[in-house]
Amino acid sequence: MIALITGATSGIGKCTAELFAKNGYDIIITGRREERLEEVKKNIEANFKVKVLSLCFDIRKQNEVEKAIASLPSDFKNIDVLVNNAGLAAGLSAIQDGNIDHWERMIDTNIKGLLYITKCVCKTMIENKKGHIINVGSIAGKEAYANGNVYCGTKHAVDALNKGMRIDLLPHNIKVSAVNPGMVETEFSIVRFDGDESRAKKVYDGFQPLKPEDVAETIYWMASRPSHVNINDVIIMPAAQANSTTVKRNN
Ligand code: NDP
Ligand code: 8X3
Repeated sequence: MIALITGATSGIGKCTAELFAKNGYDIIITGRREERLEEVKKNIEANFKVKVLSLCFDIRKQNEVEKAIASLPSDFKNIDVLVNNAGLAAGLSAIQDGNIDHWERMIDTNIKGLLYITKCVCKTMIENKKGHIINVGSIAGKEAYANGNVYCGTKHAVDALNKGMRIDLLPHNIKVSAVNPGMVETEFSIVRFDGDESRAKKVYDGFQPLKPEDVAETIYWMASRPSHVNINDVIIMPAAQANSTTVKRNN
């Protein structure tokens, strides 16, 4: 079995790649940071008896995505599970103060990047008459919160695409699922706040956020259901978080 996980250089994607490898999958990992990709690859190869292929590209660039998928050697072509995880939030500000570059980064990565790779990978899944696409959405795709406008918009788009893909790919025997997490402590907030680590840390102050492993376990659970079962959609939250904005903090 082969799993391709986008955005596997850190956080949820990295843990998901490791967990699928632990369960015997050969793994394709993607991301822009080549050194990180090599580190993840080495670590998986050292710990599990599986093959790992790393593909370094920017998912916002359609030609890079197509080239990378076209370059897959024959023993990695027949992808069984695609985890659409690569994504980011950039900034947190009212719509009238929004930074257009931030908006474009989020739209190009979270929506267009996800579409580019899905189109390439599902071609072979359709030929093989099997496959499973697991989209990483967010609680931000179920609710909007103050200043989250465009990030929430991109994740609402993932929610709609998840439903649409499931309909279109049903005749081809391809399952489509989504996991929608609340707050997970990864590099997400560091990226959102342009490398400001102390601001990022405050997001998780006074409560226990999800760990990337928690989300990885949910993704693997979805992928390992019997063939007649599909998990359409999961919302996974820290126990201390009721919705996007209601968090029980100890401070
Ligand atoms: P991280 O920042 O830790 O990981 C994001 C991953 O996405 C990295 O591997 C990064 O790789 C990759 N990525 C980002 N932009 C690009 C790009 N242009 N091309 C290729 N790869 C890219 O964050 P998380 O693990 O938290 O995020 C993973 C997913 O989970 C995202 O879709 C996020 O929206 C979602 N999510 C996160 C939550 C959280 O609270 N952390 C909650 C709900 C959903 P590289 O930089 O090497 O390119
Ligand atoms: C990430 C979770 O609450 O920061 O998708 O939007 S949140």
